[in-house]
Amino acid sequence: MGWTPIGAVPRSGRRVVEAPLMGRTVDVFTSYGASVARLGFGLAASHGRSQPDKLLELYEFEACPFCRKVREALVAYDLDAKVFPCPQGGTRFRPVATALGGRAMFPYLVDPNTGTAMYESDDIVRYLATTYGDGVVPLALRLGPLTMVSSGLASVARVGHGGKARPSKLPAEALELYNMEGSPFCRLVREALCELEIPYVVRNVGHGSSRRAAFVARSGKQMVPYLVDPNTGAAMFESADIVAYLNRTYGA
Ligand SMILES: N[C@@H](CCC(=O)N[C@@H](CS)C(=O)NCC(=O)O)C(=O)O
Repeated sequence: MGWTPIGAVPRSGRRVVEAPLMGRTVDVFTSYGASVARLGFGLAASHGRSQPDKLLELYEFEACPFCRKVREALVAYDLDAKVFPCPQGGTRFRPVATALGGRAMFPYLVDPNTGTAMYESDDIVRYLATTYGDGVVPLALRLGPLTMVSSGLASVARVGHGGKARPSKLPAEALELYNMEGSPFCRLVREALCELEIPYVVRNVGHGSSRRAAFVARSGKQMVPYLVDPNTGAAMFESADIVAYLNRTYGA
């Protein structure tokens, strides 16, 4: 079955719209909306100071506005993390997070370097600022209700995407995603990873990141999202290709 391009006119004379392409256009547009709601924050690594030896561990889900604040902070402080997606209805990491912290509340951060584990997005952001950053909480993350409303609007723009679990297969090893929180294309990939409950190492390469040069050396160009799957040897750019790959490989 071949795809019918948008605007093609079949013999019946009725215009048809090719659903997947249309869906992709809407996805990109609304994902831009999410980035605009946060005024493009989550693109720059301007507050980083030091790197932890062991990866931070973050239990979260994409559609959660509190989780977005923490993900933006990770970019700002130039930090990577192992992400354990905990969407609504998720059975893989939700129970783990609940057992570890005692509550089903997200975000939940575990720092194996200091033995710290905590809830509350504002506390987590402050912890990252003082432990690995320059001590400054960026303005976009300390505007109280304005921060919350705009982060909430980012989720609203994507109408529930990245919020609910879908049946999936668990990969043996965590995937790797080169990412910037403020990129609308990265968001589409994170949503798929979240819904499929696929654990991944998020490698944040915001503008000014100390890891950009190594990333370009590895991938061949400075573009995100870039997904590496150690389970299959796949490595790819292009959000549409990555989402299709994830659905094909891990969707049940
Ligand atoms: N004050 C908390 C609020 C966190 C919160 O309410 N998270 C929601 C998701 S956005 C949650 O965990 N709900 C329970 C659930 O998803 O099961 C913070 O800033 O971290």
